[in-house]
Amino acid sequence: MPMPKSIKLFYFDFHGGRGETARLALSIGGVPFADERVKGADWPMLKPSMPFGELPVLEVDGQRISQSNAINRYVGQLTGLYPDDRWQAAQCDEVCCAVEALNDALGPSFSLKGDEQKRERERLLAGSIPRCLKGLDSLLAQRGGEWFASNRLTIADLKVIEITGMLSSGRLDHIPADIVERTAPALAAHRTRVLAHPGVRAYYARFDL
Ligand SMILES: N[C@@H](CCC(=O)N[C@@H](CS)C(=O)NCC(=O)O)C(=O)O
Repeated sequence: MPMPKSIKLFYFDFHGGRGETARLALSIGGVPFADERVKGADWPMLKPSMPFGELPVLEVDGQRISQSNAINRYVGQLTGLYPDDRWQAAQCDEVCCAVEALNDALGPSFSLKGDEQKRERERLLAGSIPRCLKGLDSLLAQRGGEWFASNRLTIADLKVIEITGMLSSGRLDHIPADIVERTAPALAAHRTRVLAHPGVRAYYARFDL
């Protein structure tokens, strides 16, 4: 696959979220890119210029593409973190889509306040959250218990730690920080495994965390 001349990744200025998988994959693969971290104050001005008015957006040799899973597949192919085998690739996609479904379910709760947010998050805790975590837990077990596809680190693993990290961060009101550990302990162990990967460690070592 030809290497582009220039890659820019636009995403918000925090660790995690839908843009983090591509940041990690590009760094692990040693592919140079401009990590365009958009500040909240600059977003309203930038939003109309982005496809669907959302981030992440990847700009490759001047052309833009949106949708985290499309971006992740592309950078996964550039960096060797997406399987060549079609079946393993489908397994990788399955995991990324399952995580994205939970991201979509959680999304609206971020703009709610007080009791309304509490009710919505309790509804998620009784449905989408355990359904996703248990589904992923079972896929991981079927695939040998360590990695989600190809028996090695792929973008699927990087995408899963986005969501398990967010859910166990303790920063989401009404979502207990032990939800992953309690619902799907193998996913908590998976997160520890992925964070211990030398490429992932090297990426986070660059920041003052
Ligand atoms: N389906 C899109 C969803 C993108 C999305 O919802 N992005 C959020 C941040 S994670 C966003 O841009 N929010 C700001 C806004 O909508 O103004 C994807 O997978 O990339």
